[in-house]
This record gives sequence, structure tokens and C-alpha cells, in this order.
Amino acid sequence: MAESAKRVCQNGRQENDLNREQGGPDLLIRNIHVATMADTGEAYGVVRDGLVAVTGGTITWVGAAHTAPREATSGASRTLDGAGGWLTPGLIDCHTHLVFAGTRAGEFEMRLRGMTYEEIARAGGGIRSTVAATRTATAEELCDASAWRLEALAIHGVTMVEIKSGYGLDVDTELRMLRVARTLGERLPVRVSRTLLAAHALPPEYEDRRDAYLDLVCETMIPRVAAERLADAVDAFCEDIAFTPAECARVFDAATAHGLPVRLHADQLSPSGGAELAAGYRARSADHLEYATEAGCRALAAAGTTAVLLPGAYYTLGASRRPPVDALRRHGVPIAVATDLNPGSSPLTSPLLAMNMACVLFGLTPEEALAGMTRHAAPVLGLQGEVGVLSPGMRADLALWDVDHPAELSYWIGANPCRAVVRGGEVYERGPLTGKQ
Ligand code: DI6
Ligand code: FE
Repeated sequence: MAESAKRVCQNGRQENDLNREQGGPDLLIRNIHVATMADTGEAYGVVRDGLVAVTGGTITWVGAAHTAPREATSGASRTLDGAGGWLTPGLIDCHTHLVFAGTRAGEFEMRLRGMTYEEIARAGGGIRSTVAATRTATAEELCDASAWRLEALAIHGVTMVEIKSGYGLDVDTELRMLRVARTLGERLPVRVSRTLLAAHALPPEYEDRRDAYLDLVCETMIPRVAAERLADAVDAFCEDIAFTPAECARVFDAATAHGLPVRLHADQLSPSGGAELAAGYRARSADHLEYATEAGCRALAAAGTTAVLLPGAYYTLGASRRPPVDALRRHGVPIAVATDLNPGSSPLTSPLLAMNMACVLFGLTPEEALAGMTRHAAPVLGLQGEVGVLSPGMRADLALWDVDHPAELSYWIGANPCRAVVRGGEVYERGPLTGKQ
């Protein structure tokens, strides 16, 4: 583990302890401006010169310091001095594939020499090459190989992440990936939500037996994952090089029958009607959406499905077609942003860079990008009302930033101004090399 990662994982509880009177909050964060990200009509839901109180892992008070009632804030067990920085909800990376073995740096070189992502996939590389590496890795090896990626997200202010399976494509390895994702969440100060993505690619041993693989997914994997509570949702890759809309619908029917919510990799590389399919199942999200149509955006809005934009994949693949951001806005579709951290199309370990790319490449505003990693990411994981916004009653999952304005979170390229994260009320401060460098 990198030294910096170790530091962010160390609980800095011993610092800043105050007189421990009875009855006060567990934690008081002062000398901060707050971007609550609450939908108040005010940009970023800003509270200048704010104060946040936390008790039992829950936010109990948020507001301007001079309006704080004595009983809400006095006698705190611990005070964190924000030194004039900005406090936001902890970032939520709602779409990652960060558990895998090996890398695909060789394919990166092949693409730079002119091969496309689809050509590499059709030649047996792509997802299948990561599947081969992941199948041979033990749970311990997978955990060791993946931990630094989750640490990298944590260091950049992420307190909640979604991790998909999809590099096993057999019962044992899919389940192993989901268990490893759970273990990572127990070892690091990041909550992990897990998604079964068995319909990610057709495994080689099922080459001419597509239906037989879908039988395995629908009749064995989904029931087991539901019974053992190994995943919180089911995803599928609806694409020419993966599964047809009818095949994804079959997966969704099985998921729904087992009480699992669904989401879809939709319209990424070609127009496949993915947005309409996701909307038809009231999916929690439709992700990518580069080729989504106006009708698709309208359907997402009507279904209450969130659009998850993944600019890291667009960037890595050198794509030219941008998702229809204007249509999504016009129809009022909530827009989330995520890293899509994966070995093939998005080896992106920085949520802030994902936000920067969402602005520069897709035309989001910095406020939309931050909302995409906070307020609008929460419902993708079924956590609206729990995380993503700073208000009383929400979980105390927070990020403290060394910036003068929250737009800077999308503005810097490759900087990390995260000074500390708070997860469930516990403070994890970065070491001495804090600041924008
Ligand atoms: N879309 C993606 O961006 C990832 N999976 C997917 O369905 C890519 C996965 C990979 O190339 O390994
Ligand atoms: Fe993905």
C-alpha cells in the first residue's frame, strides 16, 4: 500500500480532541464553508462560514455558525478545524469495475496503433482477457491487486463506491469477485455497494451457446446472489459486442423476480435502444448513453431512471460522440458522473478527473459534475435520503477540501485538494503532504 494511502486510512481521531463533556455532539466541524448539495435553488446549496455537528454517525446540525443553537453544538467530544476549506458530501463513485486481476496496458498500445476496442474484443481480447486473469486469481490475490484502486478513490474524497462483478463469468469467480468487493469495504473507510454484472461478455466456453450462458446467469447466478445477499443490484452490457436488448431483458426479468434492482450499460458504442430498455424496467440507472436518442431520454425521465455519464471511457477510447446532455437536461433526467474504473476502457482512479472530464468533454457545469458525484449518485445505489446531501438525519459521510470554491473540484487537472474524509462520523485525515500538490 502506498504511504499516502496508509495515511488516509489512519484514523486521525487523536488530534483536535476537546474537553469531553456529556451530551454534546461527537464531532463538530468548524471554520468551513459548506456545499450541502441540497436542491435549495442556491448554487451548490452553499452555507458560508458554516458549522456541522455529528452524533452517532449522523449529521445532527448544518448551518451558518452564527445561527447555531448552543445545545446543538456545545460540549463536542471532538472538533475538526476546517481552516477555511470547503466541506461537501463524501463523493459517491456509483459505477466501477475495480476488482480485477492483471492490466490491459498491451491493448492500450494496440489501440494507439489503430485497432478499435471492438476489434480487440472480437479478436478474443478485451473483457475476455481480464476474465482469464481474474479466474486464476485467488480471493486474496484479487483483494491485494484491487485494494490500491479503492484507496486511490478514498484519497480523492470518495466515501461510497459501487463495484461490479463481470470478470468471472462463471459461478465461482463471479461470487468470488463480489466477496472480495465486500472484504475491501471492510478494510478501507469506503462503503461498498455491489452489483452482479454476469451479463458483461459471453465467456469463451459458451461461444456458440448464448442461451445456455443466459440460463446459467438467470437460473443459477442471480438466485444464488439474491439468496446469499451478495449483491445489491444486477447490471448488463447491452451492446453489439455483448448482449442484445432481448437477452438483457431476460436478465432483468430474473433479477426482478428475485427482488434485485437493475441498471444497464446502455447505448455506449452503438444505438441499441438501451435507454428505452432500462426505462421499461424502471432501472436505477442507464449508464454511458453516448448514442441515446431523444425518445430514450424522454423515457428515462418518465421512469425516474438516472443517467450515469462515464467520460473516462469516452476519453480512453477516443470516442467522438458525446452523450445527449442537452436532451437529458431538457427532459429533467438526473445526471450522475462516475469513473467506470476498469482495466479496458477507463483505467481512471480519480473521481475529480472524472468530474473535470464531464465538464470539458461533455459540457457539464462544475456544479452538475459535483451533483453527479453526490446528490444524483445516491439514488443510483438506492441511497437517496441517506447520503449525497448534507442535512440533518443524513449519514456523516463527508469530504473536506483545501479549495476556495467548490468549482475548483472540477477545475484542477490531476490535483488532489482532499484534506480529510469523514465516514460515518470517523475522521480520516491526510498526512503532511496535504494541499493541491
Ligand atoms: N462498459 C465499460 O465501460 C466496461 N464494461 C462495460 O460494459 C469496460 C470493461 C472492460 O473493457 O474491461
Ligand atoms: Fe462500465
